[in-house]
Amino acid sequence: MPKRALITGVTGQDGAYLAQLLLGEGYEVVGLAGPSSQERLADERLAWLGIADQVRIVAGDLMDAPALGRLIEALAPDEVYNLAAQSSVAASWRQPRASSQVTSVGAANLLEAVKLAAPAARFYQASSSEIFGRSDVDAQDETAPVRPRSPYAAAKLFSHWMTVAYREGFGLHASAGILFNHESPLRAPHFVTRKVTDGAARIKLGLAGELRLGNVDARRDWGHARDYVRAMWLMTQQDAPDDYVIATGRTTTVRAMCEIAFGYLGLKLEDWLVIDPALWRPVEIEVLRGDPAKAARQLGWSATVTLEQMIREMVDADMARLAA
Ligand code: NDP
Ligand code: GDR
Repeated sequence: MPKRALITGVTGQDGAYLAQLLLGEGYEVVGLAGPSSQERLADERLAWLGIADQVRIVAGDLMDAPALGRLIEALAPDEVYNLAAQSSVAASWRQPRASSQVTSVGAANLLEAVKLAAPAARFYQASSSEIFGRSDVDAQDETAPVRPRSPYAAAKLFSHWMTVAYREGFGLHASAGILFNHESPLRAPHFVTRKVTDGAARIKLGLAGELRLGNVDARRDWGHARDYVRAMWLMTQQDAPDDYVIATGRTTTVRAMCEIAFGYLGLKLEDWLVIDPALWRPVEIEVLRGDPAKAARQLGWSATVTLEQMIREMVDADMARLAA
């Protein structure tokens, strides 16, 4: 019998890559498509990866606790991956309460449903490096202090600690991956890497005359989503649940990341970049860099794709999309 996995947030970037990985491992994959997927094709990203017809999509909402309970009971999943969230930090500043609900209470609803209906299932929670906030640690590992600096980060910290509480209090096999930024051609265009690769491609093709960005001095630790979903799966395969930082260990400014994309297309960044103060956030995390030593030691995980390789892959994909 193949193992059955439920992925919430399957319509998102990580959901698509995780579905692809699990199918490759012989799983039966069921994906929960969230409320906003009614406004567009739920399987758009799955189709891009060529796996849309292999994933069973069910419509649902993490805020609908009774329906979640019924779903978990009916599916009896072996593994549950909670990737659903309102995942934009910038948007969480515009709609703090609404956007933090699904990220916090939604995760609690799912943990409760798993506890009641599938307590032996292995559970993965998508925690975030945003919980570290303005850190005085050079490279954040699992023991670094947490100082969330946005409604999104506060909500993610709640769901992180709920995961720990259900593990310790109810004995669930519940792990949390504290993932640093990870990107891909499937990244939504409102995140900075994809905004940059799409913007550079548009400029190259004569479809745009500038790229407007906010704080280009912010530094992030960027990896490839395909690598990061492998870490999620490795966590659920361990005998004991735990928390892991997943990162590359390298931090780069937004400006330097832009230079990679523009340089690849033979464009000079300074000819096209416009700094727009309206795109700054009320407060910023200036620098994040993760220390993935524990994941390397215990999971045998490390990043395999460099920032340069990933940005070039994203630029190529955006050039192809726009040319089509
Ligand atoms: P995406 O925004 O691409 O995907 C999140 C998905 O959550 C969306 O497709 C959305 O589905 C779904 N969703 C939103 N609200 C609900 C709801 N009420 N009920 C059910 N589903 C809902 O995020 P990523 O794939 O990039 O990230 C996956 C997870 O990992 C998120 O939790 C994110 O916060 C977290 N994370 C991401 C990092 C990154 O760098 N990518 C780093 C650290 C953590 P729909 O559109 O169908 O409604
Ligand atoms: P982040 O990703 O907030 O780190 O959250 P994002 O790509 O939005 O921002 C990264 C950095 O770039 C700066 N920036 C801009 N960002 C956007 N989106 N648009 C701009 O025009 C722009 N100009 C500069 C930002 O200020 C920031 O410093 C992502 C999400 O995937 C979260 O869900 C996840 O938890 C974290 O990564 C880890």
